[in-house]
Amino acid sequence: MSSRSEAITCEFCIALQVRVLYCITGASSLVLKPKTTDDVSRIMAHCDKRHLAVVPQGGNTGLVGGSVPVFDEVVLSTALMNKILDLDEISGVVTCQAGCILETLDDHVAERGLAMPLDLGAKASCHIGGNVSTSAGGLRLIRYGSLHGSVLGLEAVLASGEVLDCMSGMRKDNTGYDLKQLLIGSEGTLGVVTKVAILCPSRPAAVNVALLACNSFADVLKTLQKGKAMLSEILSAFELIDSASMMAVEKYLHLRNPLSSGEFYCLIETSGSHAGHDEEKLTAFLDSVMEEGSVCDGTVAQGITQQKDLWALRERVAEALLREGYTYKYDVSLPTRHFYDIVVDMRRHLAGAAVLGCYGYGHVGDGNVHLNVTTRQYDADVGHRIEPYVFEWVRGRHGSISAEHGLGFKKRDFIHYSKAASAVAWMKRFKTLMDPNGILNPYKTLPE
Ligand code: FAD
Ligand code: 2HG
Ligand code: ZN
Repeated sequence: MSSRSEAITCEFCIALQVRVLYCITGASSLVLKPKTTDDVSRIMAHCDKRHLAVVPQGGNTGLVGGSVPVFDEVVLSTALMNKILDLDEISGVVTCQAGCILETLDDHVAERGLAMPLDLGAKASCHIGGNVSTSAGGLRLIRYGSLHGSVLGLEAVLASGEVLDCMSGMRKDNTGYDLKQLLIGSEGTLGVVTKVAILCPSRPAAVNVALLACNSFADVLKTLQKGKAMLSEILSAFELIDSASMMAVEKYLHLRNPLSSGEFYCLIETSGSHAGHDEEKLTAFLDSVMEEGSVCDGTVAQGITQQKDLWALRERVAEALLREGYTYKYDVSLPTRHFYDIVVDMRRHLAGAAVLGCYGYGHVGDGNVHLNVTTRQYDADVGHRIEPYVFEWVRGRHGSISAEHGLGFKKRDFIHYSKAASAVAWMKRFKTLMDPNGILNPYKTLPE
């Protein structure tokens, strides 16, 4: 175990940029880096006894300030809990400590023909424990579903130091309440996740990536519907980049958009087991959408390098916007037909405000849009114009005000826009039951 005064610093530059530019700063004089579940248990028992607040921290890539010590909380980092414990090649279950980096896990399971069921732009930094604790969605949720389905087993240390053992490698286990589900997405407020068992799909033998341009959002919807129907079981990603976001990655990151025109860009990925079959399906789909006119231009990557280049156009939008100035970030779920209306409406709503840009991109295949608004620097007036307007707008469409990033410190006071009072009251009861002294990640997720 080591202790250093580095609570708000980070090894990973993306997370650092996020920290600085989103003004989510905190302070702590103590970072603990346990290596084992027993270490975590002893730390928690000690802190509980002395009523010391603790912030669990993984890769520190979260976007809502959940891993940041707000006052002087002790930071409990999983950086040294990075052991891969087991890989069952037949069932495809990998078991590991919470501090394993997502990309490292993916590389490891790849050697046995498997893939991690989630992928996100922060994969080189985020920890699997952080992913589970935020219930991270990412780029392939359309194909492999959420972590509520892929996590088969979980071990967590509760505030008292008690170890909650929900480890299992079974896909089917209907023995009593599924307690691990409560920990998934609880953002470090109910327990410190120390171990997980995750179901990994077979690594696809054939992958295709296409970038398609559409002239309207109505055309994007037609393309999505057709993609789901014609690519069905091989469709592994359907992502959207609007033209403003595309221009941002070109301008700030000097990436090249291979298409010459389009209001919207769809990044489509197929993953299957037979290259010939997949190409046949993709070609039939592309012919169909071009013929009916919903796609005006398109390209299919030739080889892995081009695939990575196309993916970078989508994965690096958030990074590009950081270069523009301060970014107000909203991560919302909406009925897919309203996916882009929020961006159009926000541009109208912010007319005349000191705003540099209003951007819409994200996981259109899952109805999860990332609305980002940029200003030269943080501007409270702009903030007040956006909030709570944006949350009211989402509630009016029965959406979610946090689709995949969680509530953390930044969004916790808005939980009522997406959850009924009775649900919030029960969350508070669970919190009190599991953490009676309120030491685990206080000021996060639940409102005062
Ligand atoms: P941290 O940021 O360290 O912590 C996040 C929360 O989990 C905090 O509340 C923390 O207290 C808690 N926590 C961390 N570890 C534990 C643990 N072991 N036990 C209990 N609680 C814990 N998110 C998506 O969902 N989809 C995306 O596509 C996506 N893309 C991103 C792209 C970029 C470039 C960046 C910077 C972020 C992106 N994110 C995305 C957000 C972020 O990467 C995810 O939320 C990720 O799951 C956080 O993991 P982490 O290890 O960095 O957790
Ligand atoms: C993504 O999908 C991430 O790129 C980040 O979830 C979104 O920063 C954002 O708004
Ligand atoms: Zn996202």
